[in-house]
Amino acid sequence: MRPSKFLAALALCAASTLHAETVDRMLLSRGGVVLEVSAPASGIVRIRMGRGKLPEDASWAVPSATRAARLPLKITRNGETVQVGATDIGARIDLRTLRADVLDGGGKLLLADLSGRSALSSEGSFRLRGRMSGDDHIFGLGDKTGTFDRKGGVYTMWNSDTYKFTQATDPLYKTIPFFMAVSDRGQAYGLFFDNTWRSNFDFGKTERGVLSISGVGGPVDYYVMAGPAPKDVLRQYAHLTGSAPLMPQWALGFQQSKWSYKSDAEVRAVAQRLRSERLPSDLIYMDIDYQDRSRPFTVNRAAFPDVRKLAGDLRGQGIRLVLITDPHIAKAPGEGYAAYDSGAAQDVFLKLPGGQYYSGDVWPGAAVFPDFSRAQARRWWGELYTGFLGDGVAGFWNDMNEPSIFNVPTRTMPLDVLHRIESDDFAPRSASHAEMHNVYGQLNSRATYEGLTRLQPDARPFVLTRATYAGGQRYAATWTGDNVSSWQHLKMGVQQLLNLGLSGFSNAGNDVGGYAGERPSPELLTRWFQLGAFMPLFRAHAETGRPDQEPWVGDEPHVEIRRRFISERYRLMPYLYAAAEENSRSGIPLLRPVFLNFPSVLANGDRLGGSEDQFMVGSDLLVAPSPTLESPGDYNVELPGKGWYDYWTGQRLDGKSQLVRPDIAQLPVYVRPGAIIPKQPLVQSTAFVPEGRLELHVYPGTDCHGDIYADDGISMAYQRGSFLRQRIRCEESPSGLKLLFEQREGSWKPWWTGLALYVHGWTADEPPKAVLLPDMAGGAVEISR
Ligand code: NBV
Repeated sequence: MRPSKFLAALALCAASTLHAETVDRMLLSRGGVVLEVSAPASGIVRIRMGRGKLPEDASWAVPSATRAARLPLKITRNGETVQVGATDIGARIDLRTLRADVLDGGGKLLLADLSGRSALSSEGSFRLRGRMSGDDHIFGLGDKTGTFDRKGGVYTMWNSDTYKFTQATDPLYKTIPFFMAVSDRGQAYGLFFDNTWRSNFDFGKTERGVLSISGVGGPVDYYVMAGPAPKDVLRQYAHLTGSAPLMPQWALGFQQSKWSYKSDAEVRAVAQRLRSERLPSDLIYMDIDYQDRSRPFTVNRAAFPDVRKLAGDLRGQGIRLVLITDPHIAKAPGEGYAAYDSGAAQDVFLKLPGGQYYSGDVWPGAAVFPDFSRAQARRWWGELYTGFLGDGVAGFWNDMNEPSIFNVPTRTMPLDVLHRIESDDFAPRSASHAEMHNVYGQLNSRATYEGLTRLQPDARPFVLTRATYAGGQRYAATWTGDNVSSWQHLKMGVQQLLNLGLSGFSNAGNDVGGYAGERPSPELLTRWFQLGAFMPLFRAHAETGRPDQEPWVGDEPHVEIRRRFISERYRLMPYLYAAAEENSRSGIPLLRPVFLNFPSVLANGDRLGGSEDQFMVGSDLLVAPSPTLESPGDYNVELPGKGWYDYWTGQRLDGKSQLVRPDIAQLPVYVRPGAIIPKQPLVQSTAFVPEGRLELHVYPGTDCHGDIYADDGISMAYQRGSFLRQRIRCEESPSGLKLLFEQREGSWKPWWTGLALYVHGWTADEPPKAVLLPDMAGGAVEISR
């Protein structure tokens, strides 16, 4: 340890006292334990700790440039404590124990007494303890079930294939060791523990008020984010682990899937039916049965003679194809199976310590597994998509990547399987599966994403992954895995997706209608379509061997309701797309708990101020399903303020509390006073250009504004300036309304011929009449009542 002008290294026995010194990281050592504090960005501190030396400075979640940035620290020693001040955050370390308090910029304690030396055992395991504040609620950790507020719970990080998971199942498919604590006053901080090994998070279950993070190995390397608002924590987390790239717009369309549509004719019939039933839709998925003997990157030519023709014909109907490609490659030497032969030639498959391939049973029988921790193996994998892309397949689905293995009690590969890391700023080295298990799915989806980007640099990739690790949002969208057709899952699914959104994964959905279990009742299926229409990814999917559950199944009144909700999603596409684009820049998710937009609701206390039962889509729409979906009686919706509007009628509502009489044909949706919601004429696919005007629905109120975002929806041209972004504001006056169109950014020429403005709430009983305006690239207009 060599003190430089950028590094403060304090050995305890040193007699010198350190006075206010500016450095960019601080190292302390005591009793053989070394601790480092740095600040990679304003409002964020990073603490690393190790026995004898610091852990390797490398990460699958936080890119090296982000870690390498270090803001100046101001260090003051005060007796046996050192105070480290960074921008908008600070830490106080006890020099004897290396215990740490993390403080916000104003010196307020966020997390107290985080263990120092005592956290590390001599065998490499650790237990970090800290004191949480009594009124903190805990969110994040991805789509774990349990309770929406994780406080009082204990959770394990170990990616697992959990068919028919329940509220009590843990671990699940993903490892996102990030949480956000939010107090009743709406004050938030976040903690990201960047360790891929099996670990446990205990939020005061074992010891009241004590946070404990423990694990069997890997680095103690964590970041605390100071907020102060919940959205600030999400921005800070996105600064560290990245935000999701903008998906193609068609990924926001309705997606129809099933295990499996088994032939060319069946896929065509599904597409035909979606169109003839006027069910807007953009995607059909092909599950494992399109393959030859379940071998990834092959096609059963008897059932699918011409994928290119199929993809092309469907494209003409505005429907794209997504194909599943699992990571298990059939162990089939000498059989002319290209994926195996090329992988073996390039030595990309995982091996046992003895040097032979690790092989596990999955769909194709004995299979080998790519070592995605090698850049070269990822490159090899990416190239496997050449043929399908050439055929016009639009996106890819990475399933089974926990990785899931059949016929073994652990349901995954042995922990001594060796990965040979050669990637990023990791030192090239062997790593056990114990270290790499939780990041296998993330690296699998990364290989797919990077491959697609290389093969078609100007197309936005669409990858759907089941397993992942923190930061995986940079590569893929996700879904919650094998849920069950039950009312409980419908409700739980919303909370899972809310928590995923609070964990960096906005692009997420669940299997609409439920994947496994009993066939859904018509009511359950209809309700699922209604809620699914407001989820970031809207994909209907179901297990093999079950009765059909496509949206057209059942009586016409049900089909009509589903059609209405799917259609409404397409009408809302400009609003949803603007929110998705915002997510790609800020990390703020599309689907949001009410408290994310209105932190003060938490002070109401009651079911987290409504956040347990209601949710928001973007900043302006509040969706309020019954808190007891299975046996709906009348219920009250508590809105986060006065003057909200009913989305369906446009009427301004009195009071904050709304009584709802449930009706299967309706789902209550409310609009924030002050919202301007862009909508478009109905099209049956995002591939079809709407005709006519862009609708602007104005709901007068304070802080009145809305955003428009548009581009070609599919290419990377938006990154070269070919987009349209515009904020519109409104001001109410006694005589009417003034609309201010801020100057447009970007060069994209939109499809609309003009604007149709609807001002809601002005007439008591009738819907507003459209005020027709030319397209407005800037300027102001006055509308009189
Ligand atoms: O590929 C078949 C299924 C798929 O439909 C489902 O969505 C995945 O979660 N897949 C699991 C494999 C099933 C293994 C029993």
